[in-house]
Amino acid sequence: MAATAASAACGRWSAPLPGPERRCWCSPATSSTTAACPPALLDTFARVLDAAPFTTVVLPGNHDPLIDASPYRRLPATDNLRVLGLPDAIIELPDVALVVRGKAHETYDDMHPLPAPTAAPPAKTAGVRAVVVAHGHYVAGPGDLHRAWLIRDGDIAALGADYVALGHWDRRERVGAHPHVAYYSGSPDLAQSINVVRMRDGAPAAVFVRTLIDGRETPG
Ligand SMILES: [Mn+2]
Repeated sequence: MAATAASAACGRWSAPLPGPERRCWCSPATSSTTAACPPALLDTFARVLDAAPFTTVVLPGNHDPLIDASPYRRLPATDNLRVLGLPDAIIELPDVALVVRGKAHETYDDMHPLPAPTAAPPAKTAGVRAVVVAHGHYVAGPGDLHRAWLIRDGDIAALGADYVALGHWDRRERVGAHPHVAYYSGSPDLAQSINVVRMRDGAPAAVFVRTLIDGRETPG
């Protein structure tokens, strides 16, 4: 089965294109969720994503960590919307042949934002692809070392993931050393695009940038 994973740095989703492929939406952050998030908004957020024809996996970031008052903890129960860290840091999605891992921010403080490389990923079965979702700052050079939630080339390589979906930067950019496939998809509101990641057996993850018009994915 061919599977696609869309990733974005912000919570808006767009309707998928018609077609035979199954999708999973991996979001490394919502934009600015707060503990004061009203119940009606939480209900709408959950209902809209639960009704989408794909599973959504959200990773709490530094603006919306899994503190005790986190709105994620007040979301209504859904089948189709999953939050990394509530409770699992590994989510298996057999219907799209994906395993999604991610380390949720649990406080506003600095931390290492990637799953521990010593934590063995689930045993790889044929055709199952590994996605890691992370929220942090990629270290492009010594000038980045004063920042928080650092992600280094070696960290990405150690993950052994087929695709690393990154959030924190609002711009769209590929990072890390080849052959590892790691992207900031950018905020859909600012980048005006999302990344659609196509996984096919025997080939590296292929990333397609899809332009958004009025918040919706364009055909083509
Ligand atoms: Mn952030």
